[in-house]
Amino acid sequence: MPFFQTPPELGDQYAADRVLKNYLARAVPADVLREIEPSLAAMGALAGGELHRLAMADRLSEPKLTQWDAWGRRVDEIELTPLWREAAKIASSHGVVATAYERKHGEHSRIHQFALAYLFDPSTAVYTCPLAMTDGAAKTLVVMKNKALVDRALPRLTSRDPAKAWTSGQWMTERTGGSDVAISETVAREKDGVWRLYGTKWFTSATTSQMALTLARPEGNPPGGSGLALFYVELRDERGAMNGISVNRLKEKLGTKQVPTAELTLDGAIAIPVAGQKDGVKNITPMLNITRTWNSVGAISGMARGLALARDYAKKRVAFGAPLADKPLHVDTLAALHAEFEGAFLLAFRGIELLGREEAGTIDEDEAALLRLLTPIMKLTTAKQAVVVASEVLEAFGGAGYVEDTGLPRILRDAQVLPIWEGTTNVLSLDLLRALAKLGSIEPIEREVRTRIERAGAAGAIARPALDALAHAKAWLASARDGGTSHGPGASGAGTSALEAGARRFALTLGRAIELALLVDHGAWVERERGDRRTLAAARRFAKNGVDLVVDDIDAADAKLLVD
Ligand code: UCC
Repeated sequence: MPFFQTPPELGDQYAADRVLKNYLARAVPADVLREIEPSLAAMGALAGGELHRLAMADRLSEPKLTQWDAWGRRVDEIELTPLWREAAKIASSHGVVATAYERKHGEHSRIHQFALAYLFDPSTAVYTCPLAMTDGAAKTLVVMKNKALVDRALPRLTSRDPAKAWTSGQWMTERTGGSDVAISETVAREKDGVWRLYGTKWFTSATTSQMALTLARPEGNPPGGSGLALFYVELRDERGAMNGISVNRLKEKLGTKQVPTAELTLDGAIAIPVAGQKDGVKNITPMLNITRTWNSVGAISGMARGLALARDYAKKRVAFGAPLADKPLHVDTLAALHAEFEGAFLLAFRGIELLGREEAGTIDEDEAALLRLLTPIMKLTTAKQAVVVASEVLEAFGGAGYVEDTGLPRILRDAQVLPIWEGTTNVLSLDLLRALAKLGSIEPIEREVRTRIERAGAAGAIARPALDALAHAKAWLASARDGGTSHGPGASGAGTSALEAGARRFALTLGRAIELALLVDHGAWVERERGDRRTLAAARRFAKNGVDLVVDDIDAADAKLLVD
């Protein structure tokens, strides 16, 4: 008799997701939940059914760039894959961006929107990339209060009509690099009131968008981020001709294969300043904070999908006389991963709650400070967790996890971009330090961790490692800022270099401490209100996975020795 393995299956992704459902039961008032649930159920059915089947069938498609037509004209047409064309229609008609701007449910609208995005993302080969940038552009135009641009673009960026909906690009990365944006080389020249851009954009994601926000330096402006200005660009004119933009090539990437990522030359592209002629880096930060939130949602949705597949497979795959689900080591492995996922889920949605409150005008000053700190923390922490979980999920399938037509390797490839784009782990760790210095205190984080643990009552004891890690991180920060003590970080190099060298360990420790605090708080509620003990089990396991990554006695000279 031939030997076959039973493939994993997906059901309705909303019905099957008790983590999401338990969270919504708590975070959203019952009447709001009743109203939004049909939209989540519809998205869950699509994501586990039709869209998932299309994603599997269209696994090998990639976008195609045609630079010239048959008659020698430069056209620079990018053809999207069938999956992406379908995903675009679903995204707009289901309001995956629009929900946030319609704001039907006040401060809960962002939770609704990102719950939709979370369900949608893993069956779309990262169609959430253009959606993230579209949301970021809409937000930036609103925050910058550019009425003319809001009037022109917002109805399109937030349309539920697939025939009218626009997406936006976010063109920030140049050949000079993607992190140090302030050294961008694109120049803006004004003549007779019309601005034109000249330069090269080295990574532009989803370049089939109708518009983009980008940075350029108005001629005569000083160097640095404040000398750049934020510009609005439409890619084509009314006749469909490119607006002084040529697409040099599409990138060949490790993953996000269906995302058309291009290298562009801007040679006189007509552009409109969004908010004056300086402070471009600062003015584009609303966009960065939105796309970083989307990144966190991409991280948790990828983990959720990988674990759903691994759990289903573990029930079916028999080895050494029993299903993997009955093998203690396999169970132990998946349990550790699940705890990481559930902590990451709560962290991402905590940021989303605050974002919703900010936009609805119900946020207070302390929460606004927390949101500023949480955004880099949640992006960098969840992205790292997503890569670890994706790698382990593949291993949980043995050789099948390494075989392309199972669809599994894509999960790892697409996770690997999460710590890179939208600010690498290191860049965001340094952003966190700068934000802390500007706010002058780590108290918003401390308060968040303590309040959550107190609210958990007796279960709060599980989160002792979070309090210890937080105390350690605080002591390290004070010591590193002072240039260190003989036992502290400064021992390995004075002042800023010790602070910088330890920034990633510090940021990840805060991320993990907050995740554990959120797990005990939510876990205690879920057990009390819904009789479900699994989130507290996740908290106990998360605590054992480890929280504190801060190290005091790192020797900078050793590090240099090892790297030179
Ligand atoms: O990667 C890309 C691909 C797009 C695809 C997205 C899809 C994601 C969703 C996926 C779903 C699955 S586009 C490129 C991404 N590039 C970046 O993210 C840039 C990374 N680099 C940084 O973030 C750096 O920290 C810089 C560029 C912001 C540093 O530049 P500067 O010039 O050194 O800037 P400063 O001095 O740190 O900040 C300038 C001002 C300051 O305010 P003032 O002047 O009042 O003191 C900062 O406090 O901006 C403020 N600021 C911020 N404010 C800086 N960052 C922020 C922030 N995040 N929020 C609020």
